[in-house]
Amino acid sequence: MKFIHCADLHLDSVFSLSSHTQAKARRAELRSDFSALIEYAKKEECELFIISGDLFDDTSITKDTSEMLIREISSFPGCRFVITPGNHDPYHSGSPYALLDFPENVHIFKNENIEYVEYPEINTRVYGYAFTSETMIKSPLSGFCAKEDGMINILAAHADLLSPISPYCPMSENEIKSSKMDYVALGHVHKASELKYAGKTAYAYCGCIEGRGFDETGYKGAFLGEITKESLELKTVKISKKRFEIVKCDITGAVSFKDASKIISENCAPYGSDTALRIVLEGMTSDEFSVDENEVRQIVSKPYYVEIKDNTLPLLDAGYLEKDNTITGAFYRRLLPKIKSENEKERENAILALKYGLKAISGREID
Ligand SMILES: [Mn+2]
Repeated sequence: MKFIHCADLHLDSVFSLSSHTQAKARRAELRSDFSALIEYAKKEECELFIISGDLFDDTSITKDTSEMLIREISSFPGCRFVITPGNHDPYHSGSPYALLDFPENVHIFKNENIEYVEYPEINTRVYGYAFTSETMIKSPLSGFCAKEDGMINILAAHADLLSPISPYCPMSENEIKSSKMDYVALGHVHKASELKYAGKTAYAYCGCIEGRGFDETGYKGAFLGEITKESLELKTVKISKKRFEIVKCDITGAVSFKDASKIISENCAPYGSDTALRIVLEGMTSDEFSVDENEVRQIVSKPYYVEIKDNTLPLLDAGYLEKDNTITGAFYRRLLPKIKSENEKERENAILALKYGLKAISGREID
């Protein structure tokens, strides 16, 4: 039996960092991701389409989204759609799940307890449950076991396997193992996982369908699964048209921007027009070194968006500061513990303070 496992589409996301027009375009892109996945499922002749929560970013949706959803699902009547509402789109009387008129081939779980829908014609039973508010403290899988009658048992679950005290339905490997499911199709964690096993039960996170920021890097998509009672194969299907990436450039030794430009352009070469790129500059540079966004843009011109984080330390020629007994040395030694801090934010602030401070003390201009 062939199926799609997707989750975390977050349709109608706000995209608050973009301009109004950009955000609107990105929302349209998210909708087209769903359409693309439906096209793919048709081509692969999938018999089941699982959406493991967070289909919507919020509990109200736009007309464009509801129309697209109904249109796309209706265009594929031969497939069975199963939806488990997540923490972003919990089921309640005012949610789109209750208000929209979904076609007959859609099953939406409505309760926090595990229930199931049976499809004898494909020898498959899909279990699921719903978030009914933004949090869910207890795992409904605790003590639950699937029927053992030869049917394929799949659990569609929006759950958090990463923390036992998560407010977003904490679930454990042990619960998955004891559930005797054939596959647990997980949603909630936006980074896709490998196919894993707890006992004989397979489980995986498919990740979100489109990255929405630098905390969601890489191409995104869904899984195409092929399952029997004895076997399961998962294939990653790339759906996102754009991606976020972070590239680090160690430019130790740079005195001027020209010294750094070769490394920057080499490291950024793999990223094309589909990429929003964050360039992180690292290493020890001369105190003279400074970076200008326009200069970077001239050598990294392909990505549709580029931002620069300058984490370099202006200490290339600062060995003397350790023992320097002027105010410069004292300033440096005072900042040093923070420059070496484990805390990233504290480190970044200390580096900035050092850069500004060294310039100020030597009477140079601060940009
Ligand atoms: Mn999500």
